[in-house]
Amino acid sequence: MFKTMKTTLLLSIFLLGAKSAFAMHHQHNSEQNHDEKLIINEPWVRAAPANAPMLGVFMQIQNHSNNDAKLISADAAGYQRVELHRTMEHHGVMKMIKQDFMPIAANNQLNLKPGSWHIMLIGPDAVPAEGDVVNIKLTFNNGTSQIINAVVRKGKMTMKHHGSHHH
Ligand SMILES: [Cu+2]
Repeated sequence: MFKTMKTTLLLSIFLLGAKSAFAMHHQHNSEQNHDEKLIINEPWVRAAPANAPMLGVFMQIQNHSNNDAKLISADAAGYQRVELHRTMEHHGVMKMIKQDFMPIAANNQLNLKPGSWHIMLIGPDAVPAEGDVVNIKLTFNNGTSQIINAVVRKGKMTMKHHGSHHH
């Protein structure tokens, strides 16, 4: 279609503005609504016993943009619901508190890890086994979303971790 237009020089000149606008719009659609400036690293699900009522999901979310971002929801098939949680100390007791969103500051990152921010898979149809992959859809406040593949593994961190072994 565009080839025909290109053969007519005059028409091309007149259409140049509209055509490049179309190209940009088209490219945006081909990204499938995925913001490449929000990068998810090392998503994993902590392995749990077969009768576990819920599982924790951890990862690092990097924000390579100049705008603050918020993770506003997470979804996964095979669970009654998926919530955003943060473990916090409350009167000396560690408690998981449901969050409306997770903040990822501009040019910064948020680390989801045991004892801190995490995604909670609640009410599994079947608890996934070690080595299984759970597909989780993350939706951000700028309207973008992406599906991550989180591998089920034991709690040991692969990144540098000097802390003592809790629990
Ligand atoms: Cu939780």
